[in-house]
Amino acid sequence: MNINMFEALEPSSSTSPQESPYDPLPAVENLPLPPTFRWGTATAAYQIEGAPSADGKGPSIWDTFSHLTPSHTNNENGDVACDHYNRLEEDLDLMASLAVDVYRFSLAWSRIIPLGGRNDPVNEKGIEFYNRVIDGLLKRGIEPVVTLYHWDIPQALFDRYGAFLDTKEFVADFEHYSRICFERFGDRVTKWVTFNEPYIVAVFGHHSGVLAPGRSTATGGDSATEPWIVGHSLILAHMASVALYTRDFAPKQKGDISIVLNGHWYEPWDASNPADDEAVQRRLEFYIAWFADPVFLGKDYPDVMRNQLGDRLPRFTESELAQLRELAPSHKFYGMNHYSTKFARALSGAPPLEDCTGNVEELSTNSEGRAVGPVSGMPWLRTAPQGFRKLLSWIWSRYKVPIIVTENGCPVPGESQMSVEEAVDDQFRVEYLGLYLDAISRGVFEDGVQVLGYYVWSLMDNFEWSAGYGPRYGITHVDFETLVRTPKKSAWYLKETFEERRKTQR
Ligand code: GBH
Repeated sequence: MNINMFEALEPSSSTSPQESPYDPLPAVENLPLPPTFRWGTATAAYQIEGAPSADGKGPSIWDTFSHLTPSHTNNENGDVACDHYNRLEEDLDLMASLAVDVYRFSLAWSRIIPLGGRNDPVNEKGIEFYNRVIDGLLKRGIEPVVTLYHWDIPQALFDRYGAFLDTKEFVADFEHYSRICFERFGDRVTKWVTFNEPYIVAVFGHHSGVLAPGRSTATGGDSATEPWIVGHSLILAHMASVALYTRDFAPKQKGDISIVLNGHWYEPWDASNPADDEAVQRRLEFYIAWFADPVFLGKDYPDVMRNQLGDRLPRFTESELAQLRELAPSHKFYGMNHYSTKFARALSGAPPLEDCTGNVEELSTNSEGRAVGPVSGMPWLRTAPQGFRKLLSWIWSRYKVPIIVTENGCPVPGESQMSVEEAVDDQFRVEYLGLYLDAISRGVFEDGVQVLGYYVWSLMDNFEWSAGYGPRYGITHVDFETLVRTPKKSAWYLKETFEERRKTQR
């Protein structure tokens, strides 16, 4: 597929061959959720803040990547984005009006340490901004959940040593950066996420090159080795940060720290072919267990990965493995980003050197030409709540860690072309969210999965990485000319549905 996976479907294409037949969706049942269940909205710094050099902020790889010529980001960039940096109070009030319990956001490393490194100066103005965010949330009774890294490493670290490609340097700098954050914010923040979606950083940043820093074999990188090195660095940096927090901060601050992993669910392309069933499991292990086995089980990489990749997959030393084992139980939640389901088809023959799927083809229709569900505003994202339910169970049974759904949502078909009046009437999104919440309810009450909370992606329309301002994932519409925010129907739907669903005791 040579379309950009982050690109929105235009209305014309959502009615054309893309629309394959699928089984009709069930109606939303508004099934109950546990009374202690917490809901929130999620964002990431580069996607909303703007103000890329305000108050001493240094450039990140996304400031660089979004200004390349020719553009890799639809001729758009995050220079203004939602201007959240200057509209903080308004956005906090918006969340309060929706009665969210939680706000998940990320810190821009280069606001806090403009050059990024462990011997570089700390920028007090950057600290001040995030203090305002945190205090403003607490004042409104909203819990801050802080992601340390959502894709925007300081450019200076990339220039110095290639960022994640130098494992030792990166681990030391990330550990230092996380220490500064725990010291300065940990008195008020008690839920931390080290990395958002290491898979995407490794593969989309260093294999396809669709995302910053845009590396691949075609652009001077090495897609056969770099993703695995990057993944290894991220796991070791995560462990260093968790070790530090658990030892020096958790006893006083009493918080939790974990990681956010994304992944699709997969159905076999040909349900009668056992090879495709195996492809499903292999694909899930290459996507999710790559990170989750070391982090949550304290184990080496999955055998299927070692067998296929051999020495291109870095090895943990004995003492690293011992530390992984020791720290695995300190993870009190599993951060799960999930959007959709695909079909997995076993490829025959030896996997190409640059394969990072487990030798599996991913398709949006099965061998009978059927899709998993109706397509959203993104070609890869279809409404498939039954796949979500299965993935909740797969994760729970393998890792036995309570799950927080840290991202879920979708753009509406044709939304990028709509007027604000049309966009706020987002029935497609309301139905998607309703069905995915029903799937959580079934996961909890029928399958025995522990799910603690649900954070919708996203609080508001924002800069969607390589697709710029095309795809809109917000429950709030943003007019990118005037920056006016208008909550969509889905925002009020979520407010009301959580009020109702948590009342219904079982
Ligand atoms: C999340 O990434 C990000 O955390 C968030 O910043 C982003 O805005 C949001 O999702 C919406 O994209 O599987 O190759 O067919 C999600 C990463 C990007 C992974 C698209 C799956 C589908 C293309 N996803 N990708 S593919």
